[in-house]
Amino acid sequence: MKDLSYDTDRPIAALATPWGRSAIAVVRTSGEGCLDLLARTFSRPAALSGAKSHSLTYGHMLDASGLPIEQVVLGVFHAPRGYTGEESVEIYTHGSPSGIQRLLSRLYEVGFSEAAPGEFTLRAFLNGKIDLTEAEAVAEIIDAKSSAAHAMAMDRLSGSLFRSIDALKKRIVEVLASVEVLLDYPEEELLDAPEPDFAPLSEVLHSVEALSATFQEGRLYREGAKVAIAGRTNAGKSSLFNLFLKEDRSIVSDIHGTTRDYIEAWTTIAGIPVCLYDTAGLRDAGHPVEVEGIRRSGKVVDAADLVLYLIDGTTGPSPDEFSLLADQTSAEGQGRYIFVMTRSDLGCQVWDDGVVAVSAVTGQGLDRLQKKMAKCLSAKAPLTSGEPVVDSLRQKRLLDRCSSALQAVLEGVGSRSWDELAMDLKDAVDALGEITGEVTSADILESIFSGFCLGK
Ligand SMILES: Nc1nc2c(ncn2[C@@H]2O[C@H](COP(=O)(O)OP(=O)(O)OP(=O)(O)O)[C@@H](O)[C@H]2O)c(=O)[nH]1
Ligand SMILES: [Mg+2]
Repeated sequence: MKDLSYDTDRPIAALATPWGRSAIAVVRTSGEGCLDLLARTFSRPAALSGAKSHSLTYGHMLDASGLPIEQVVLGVFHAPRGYTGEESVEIYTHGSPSGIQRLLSRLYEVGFSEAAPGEFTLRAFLNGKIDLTEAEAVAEIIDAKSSAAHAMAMDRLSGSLFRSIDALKKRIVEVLASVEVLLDYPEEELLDAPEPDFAPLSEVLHSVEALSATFQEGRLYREGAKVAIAGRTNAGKSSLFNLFLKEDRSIVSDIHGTTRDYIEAWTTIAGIPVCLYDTAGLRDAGHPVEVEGIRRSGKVVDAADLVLYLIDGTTGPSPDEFSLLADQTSAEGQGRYIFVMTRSDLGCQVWDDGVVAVSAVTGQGLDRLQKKMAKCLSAKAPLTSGEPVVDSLRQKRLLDRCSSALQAVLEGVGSRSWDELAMDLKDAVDALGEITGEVTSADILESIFSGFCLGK
């Protein structure tokens, strides 16, 4: 989105569904005059021009010589109703890539401009249909990797984050107003002026900090956690990997060194999106390709949020593995490793409560392992059920700016001038206003909306 000061009356069009063959595709159009433009290339112009808001009109889109391009149903939305708050029409057609291509070309021919990514949502924001936290939630809903992430974004779309922030902002504005009154007082009467009450700010500060702390949790649900399965060759890593995914994804064999490179796949553990990595088994490899595979796998393990370290339960840990276990289960290990004894169906010894016995053949122990993983992952990002969660770094930074400003005010009461205190209070209010989009610059809008997909 190069220029945000562009003319928002310019009618735009874009495919809102993914490219490719599908039963139905949706092309979205929006902007004043879009009904007229469409009527020029529609088989039933009068029906379309006379269509009520939120109604469907059936017909054909026509090419320049009046021949039908595609059979369509047009969903009409009059301003200020509909998603963007502008006059808009959704075109439902067959999901045939060549048909869609012809239809879009025709729309651009009759005067529609190609929409930039996120432009429909930007218009909804500019027309006051949604605030910025809701706009960001729309992008997150589309990207959501698990149902929990989806639920969080849906919650934000309903405006829960906006309401929390707005309530905090109003309390700061009240204090700011009482300080600003003093700025207008003539000097000689200042002593009679009412003293502002700063006490509510401590509570607001606490809430702002708590909201900022939810960022880690939001990040976990939005971006997911990296979980690596590591261990010596033949420990049963690929077997467990496949068991998690419920598919035969990674090659399993009794030959040592079967997996030579790492393999990744997405799954969900207790609602948390998890990127699971099967890695190359550890041993003194001779072949340079295997050595490289082990080196790359080592990097994956280092970067993982959680490592499932597998030990063949029928042979038990090697001396090296015993010391790894001792290191990683110590206080400094910080719970990044879970030790798993494999082949529990063949009978294996579990000598430590922290170790989980699993069988990839019977599935025994998988449930316990998943619970333990969920506990470890959510310990890194404690769950705050039902409360709004901040999951964009932009929002978190602004909350932190607000906290610093409030702290400066609370520490400065009594020693700093009313003017200085008012400035910090204003900064705190502005920071919150930037989160919801009341105070915002073109740069911020661009960085948010350019992350959207086309047609949204
Ligand atoms: N009985 C039994 N056999 C298992 C279990 N898990 C793995 N195996 C067998 O152990 C052998 C090695 O399993 P893999 O999953 O390929 O082991 P890996 O750790 O991925 O091995 P590399 O890729 O060589 O590092 C295979 O023959 C599996 O069928 C288990 O829980 N029980
Ligand atoms: Mg393997």
